[in-house]
Amino acid sequence: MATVAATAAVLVTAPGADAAASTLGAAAAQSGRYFGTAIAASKLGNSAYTTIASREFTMVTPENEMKPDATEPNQNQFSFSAGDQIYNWAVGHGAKVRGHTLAWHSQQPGWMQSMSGSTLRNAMINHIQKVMAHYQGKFAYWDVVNEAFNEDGSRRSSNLQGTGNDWIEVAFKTARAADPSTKLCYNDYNIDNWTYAKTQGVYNMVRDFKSRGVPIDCVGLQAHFTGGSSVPSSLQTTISSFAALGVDVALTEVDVTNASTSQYSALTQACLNVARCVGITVWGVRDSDSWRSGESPLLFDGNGNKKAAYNSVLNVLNSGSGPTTTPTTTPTTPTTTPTTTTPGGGGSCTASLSAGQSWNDRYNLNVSVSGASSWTVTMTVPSPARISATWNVNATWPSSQVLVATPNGNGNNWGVTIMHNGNRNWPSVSCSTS
Ligand code: 9MR
Repeated sequence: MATVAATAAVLVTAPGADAAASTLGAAAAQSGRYFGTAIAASKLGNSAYTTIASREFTMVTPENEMKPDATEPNQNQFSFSAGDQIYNWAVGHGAKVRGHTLAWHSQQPGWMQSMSGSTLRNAMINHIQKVMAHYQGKFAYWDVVNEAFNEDGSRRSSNLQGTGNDWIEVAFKTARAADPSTKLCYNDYNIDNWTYAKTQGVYNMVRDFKSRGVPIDCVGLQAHFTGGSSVPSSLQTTISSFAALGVDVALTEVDVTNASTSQYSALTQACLNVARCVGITVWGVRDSDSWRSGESPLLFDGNGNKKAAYNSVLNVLNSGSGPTTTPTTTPTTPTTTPTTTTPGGGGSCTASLSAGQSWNDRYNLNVSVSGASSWTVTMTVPSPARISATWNVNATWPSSQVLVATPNGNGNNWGVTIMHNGNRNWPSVSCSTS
């Protein structure tokens, strides 16, 4: 490998640029993302709670108030008061709302728990239609279906699953018709590790839905790194692999045992590194608000003080892609991002990215493809970045942000130059075989 003359990394502040953002929401907004929290209606009267929540967060997920047991306590009698309270509070403080959740095996009202077959299928459809009609046009995202898979990647058995394997796609089709303005998400836990069977089960469902035109716009990785789990090293691969299917990806219910700073930094960086990772939501404001308060897993302590993990997240958000500081003329430390493997008819392939040289306005990435010798790599750069050049590959350009690359007969190592235009997040990339 060629030796590059050592050059000190220089950080310059662009003239007139703003200082680093001082809240999570503002820091995330620098790269067009949100930073959210779960909110409990019962705590909206607590000013210590609302002071932090309104200052820091730009997306709100109702922790329990929009679940089926809350919104339809008796069949076809709907109750929206607690959900509306959260919605009104959120928009009153400039935050968007993620609805949570329409179809779930858990937290069903008693009348639904005892239903089955076509009666339950129809009740699910009616529930989705009525709840979405109430909030029509108001939400950024809706978790349409929650936690429908087993750890081994098969479907979880439940009364909903018992109505037929197509219940999930029926839920999504019903949701699209009920509110075409809202992005429709599948949400689950333990789908953060790319090699885990459950992740693959959900991935295959989303891929199947996209290939058949079943409406789905987003996948939520709950990212509960509590109760014995921790951030897997493949998290970014998982995010970019889902994103490569053409869906938004979000970390939707983040908490981390004892708020490990390294794990909070890693999960934040993994999201920032994928253009289509649209935001991060933590599952509560203060440790005392957490469903696992014994693990102190959140960013504020019970007295509302910022914890060390808060600063790590803020620092990563501020350094991720903000317009304020620009690394100059030096090769960045070569970091390798393992990326997507998409099994195709001709076997599977993997495309990995590593940093090349970078300049004020642009940077190079080296791409290495392994697995099959006949491959197609699709690369999508985050707006407003643009791909400006390639080497050692045949490339077509469906748009200035999307590149489709195939071998040029000269091996499997090639590269791209990207004009970052202020967004230094690396592109998402997927590899397929034919
Ligand atoms: O945080 C929620 C807690 O207050 C409820 O008692 C619990 C009941 O199931 O649900 C918790 O939120 C869950 C979320 O809705 C879905 N993913 C797992 C979350 C933690 O259990």
